Amino acid sequence: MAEVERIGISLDKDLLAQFDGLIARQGYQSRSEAIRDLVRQQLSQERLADTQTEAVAAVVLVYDHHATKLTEKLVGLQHSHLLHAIASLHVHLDEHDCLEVIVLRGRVDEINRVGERILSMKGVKLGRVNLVAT
Ligand code: NI
Repeated sequence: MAEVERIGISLDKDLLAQFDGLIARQGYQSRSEAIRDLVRQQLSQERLADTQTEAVAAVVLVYDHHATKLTEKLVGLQHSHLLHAIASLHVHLDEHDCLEVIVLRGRVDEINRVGERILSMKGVKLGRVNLVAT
């Protein structure tokens, strides 16, 4: 485990009460854990602003599997981007709709390009690219 340094933070009471309420609702056991996650989140966001950064992303999409050739196109796209598409999960939601999570790895700009191609396919109803800097 990395060396830990203790720090003190000054916050006005009202802001601290709001923060405590927020982290209690989110299920945090301690302020330290919540603050560590906030710092990591901000550092990750800053790294993702650089499109050359290596990252992973979960592309989540809901689509109608009756849409013409969409399933084949999605599989074909993943096979042609093997370096990027490292895993996928498929859930049959009902008789029409499927939910798919496709995990991509690569540079932020490459991930966004592949992600946008997936989400813009005809038959995709909902979706988003969730990037995480690694
Ligand atoms: Ni399905």
